[in-house]
Amino acid sequence: MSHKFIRFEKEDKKVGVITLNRPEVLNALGGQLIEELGQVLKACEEDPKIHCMILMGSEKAFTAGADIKEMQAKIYSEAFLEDFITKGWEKVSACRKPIIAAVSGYALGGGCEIAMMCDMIIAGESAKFGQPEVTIGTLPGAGGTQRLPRSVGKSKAMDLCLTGRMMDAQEAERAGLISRVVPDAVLKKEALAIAQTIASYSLPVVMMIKESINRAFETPLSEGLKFERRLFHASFSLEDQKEGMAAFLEKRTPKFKGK
Ligand code: DAK
Repeated sequence: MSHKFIRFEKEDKKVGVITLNRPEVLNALGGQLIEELGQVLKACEEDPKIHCMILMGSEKAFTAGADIKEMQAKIYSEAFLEDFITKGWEKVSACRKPIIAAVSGYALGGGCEIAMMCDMIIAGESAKFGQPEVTIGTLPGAGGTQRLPRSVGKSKAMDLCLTGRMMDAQEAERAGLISRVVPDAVLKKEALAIAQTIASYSLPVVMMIKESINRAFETPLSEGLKFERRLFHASFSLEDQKEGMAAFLEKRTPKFKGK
């Protein structure tokens, strides 16, 4: 796979590292970059040897959001009829394997939104999150007004979306947007350690956990609990459940086969 704006490495055989690479515009998410991101994620989904992905940018910017140059002259009928920049973006939220966003520098607008589509966000100390669309005459279009309040609550989401200000990594961690803050210098190493831990477990179980947690945002509690219980019972049909529990009882490391 060779792409213009994405670098892809299999750092460990079960972890795919996807790096946004359009430094001259702070990794602005233009149509081609988003299309390439969708292609790489699809390939990761289809590769049984990859269990977990990391999405990262550069030291200065995870991404500064959708490409303002591409959007500026677009008129309503074009945006509506072509369903402007919808397709590629949905690949991130529809991915069934876990994706860790490793953010340093700016994660603004669509950049913050794409990080929120991932399953967890870890950030370097330099990270800055924001939804500055209001400052350029529009509003978030990829979940900023929907996922952000679910993570940080209404008041802070309003604060960020209505003022367009940025919040640093410490504030983002306190607010619950991100799971960990680490020094920038070790961001990739930490993300890899998390990814490798996840990748060492049973892939179907990991995918069930992701699906079940995401269901929490779509259903009332009673339905979510039923959904979780069905998957919990289903896990008893896996060889990995037999192996995991046998390994515990025999005081040894389990050997998961992904079935
Ligand atoms: N688009 C295009 N170019 C960008 C850019 C962006 N978002 N952000 C930065 N650049 C370019 C700059 O124009 C500059 O290019 P040159 O002038 O060198 O040609 C270069 O990157 C370096 O930027 P700066 O010179 O501005 O660098 P600074 O360090 O001074 O400032 C900054 C960094 C991040 C504070 C600043 O660049 C900035 O404010 N950038 C814009 C941030 C922003 O407003 N982002 C939100 C964009 S709207 C949807 C999906 C997604 C979206 C909507 C719908 N659907 C699925 C329907 C998302 C919308 C957005 O993200």
